[in-house]
Amino acid sequence: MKANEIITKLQIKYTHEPEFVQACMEFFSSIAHIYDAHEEYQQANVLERMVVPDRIITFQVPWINDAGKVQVNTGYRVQFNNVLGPYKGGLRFHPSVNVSILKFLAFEQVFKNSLTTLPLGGGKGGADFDPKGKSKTEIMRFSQSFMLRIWSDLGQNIDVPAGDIGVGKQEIGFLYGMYKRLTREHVGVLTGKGIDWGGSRIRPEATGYGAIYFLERMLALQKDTITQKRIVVSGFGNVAWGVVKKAHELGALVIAISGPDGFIHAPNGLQQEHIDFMLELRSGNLDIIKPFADKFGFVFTPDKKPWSIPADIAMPCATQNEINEYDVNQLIENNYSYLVEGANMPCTQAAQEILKKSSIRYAPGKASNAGGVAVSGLEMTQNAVRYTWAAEGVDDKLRRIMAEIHDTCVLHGKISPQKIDYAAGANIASFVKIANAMCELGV
Ligand code: NDP
Ligand code: 2IT
Repeated sequence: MKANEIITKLQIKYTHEPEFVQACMEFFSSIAHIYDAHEEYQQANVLERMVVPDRIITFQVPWINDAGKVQVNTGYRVQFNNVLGPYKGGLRFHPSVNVSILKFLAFEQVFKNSLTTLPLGGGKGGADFDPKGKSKTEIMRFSQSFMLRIWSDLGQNIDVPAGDIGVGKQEIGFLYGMYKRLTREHVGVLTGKGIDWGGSRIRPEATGYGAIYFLERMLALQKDTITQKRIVVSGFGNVAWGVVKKAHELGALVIAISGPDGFIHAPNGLQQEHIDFMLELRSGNLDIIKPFADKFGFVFTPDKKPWSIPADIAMPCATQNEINEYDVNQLIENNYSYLVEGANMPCTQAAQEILKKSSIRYAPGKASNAGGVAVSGLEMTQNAVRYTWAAEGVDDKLRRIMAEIHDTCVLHGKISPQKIDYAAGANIASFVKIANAMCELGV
């Protein structure tokens, strides 16, 4: 079957999973011609196999709230593809979580992880649990119940979850504590652990740092640097924090940042005290931006996205489909030169199509946000040899990995010396690697 037929079939079969279909369509648009030109891929039916997860585990997560009432959520783990290594990818705790969202995330994770150069398969999981407004003991009881239901499907060489939206060091701690109690093993079955109990240095910063390292490499290709560049960031979470921290350190100016409740404008750029306070707010489970605006006297615009602020670089770091056609047209009108994704699939399909025709240089999340999972892979290595590397060593490896991902995208996505299709480059490089491995391993 040719790629087009497979695509049409998939669109019909999964109309009820729009995010998953969107991620597949974006991927197919770059690789269909390669699939059709390779008889051996068609023989092994790699494309049809690539879009079906190995397994989706769905389970009930009962827990008791502080008022003594029994609550129920639905938990999931999508083990998508383990051809290159153990399933690997984060857990998301957010009320919007459903099968379509987790399938799109797990699908993209397969290709992202292959770009890291590390031996990692792809997966994703989570629950429709909302950590907002929950007490620490409620989050603990929920996380423990989640692990009770899924632990036997995980393993340091089988499936290794980590954090994502709503899951940070605290939740990983509660999940890991329960896993350890059940198995009596202290092993690298989760990443994003605390530094004193098996975590890696730089993992909290890794996604944001990695995105900035990727951006630096894009700029260098155009004989430019990040110094004094004006950056606008969306999202007020872990990834955004890492982006702001590294951008500030390298002399760029983060002049606007948004949270779920609106955005602030900081014309002189966010400074160290602001970055430290961001962390304080987050550790209090308060990822809204209004208290931040109030504390420092920033102009706060409620319920709006930040793209109306003219700048050089846009870095969406909140969630999928946060940038639509209107937003991308605003970026074009405001003369942005780069859009580097920290979040997974933050641009709608229509926004991506406009971007591709524009002069904005665009880095897709599966390449530019791969630093988080890359350092997760390095955490697994440290756990396996029972050692903890110094921050400089991890940071240096992260920088090299991001440079290599960038250069791989250029190699496979070069249109002219000036114009690189990074999305096509990332898709093609990762597709070929996984398709070849699937052929070599047999059906
Ligand atoms: P956090 O939970 O730390 O922060 C996410 C932020 O985005 C919160 O402020 C959250 O607010 C907001 N957000 C979430 N959903 C929505 C929504 N539907 N509309 C508006 N705002 C929203 O998550 P991370 O920083 O870890 O993740 C951010 C993005 O980066 C996600 O796309 C994630 O998949 C991706 N990513 C994360 C990595 C990691 O290692 N953590 C690695 C690579 C990518 P609220 O809860 O109120 O909605
Ligand atoms: O989307 C992602 O790459 C993550 N949430 C991080 C996954 C991981 O295993 O570190």
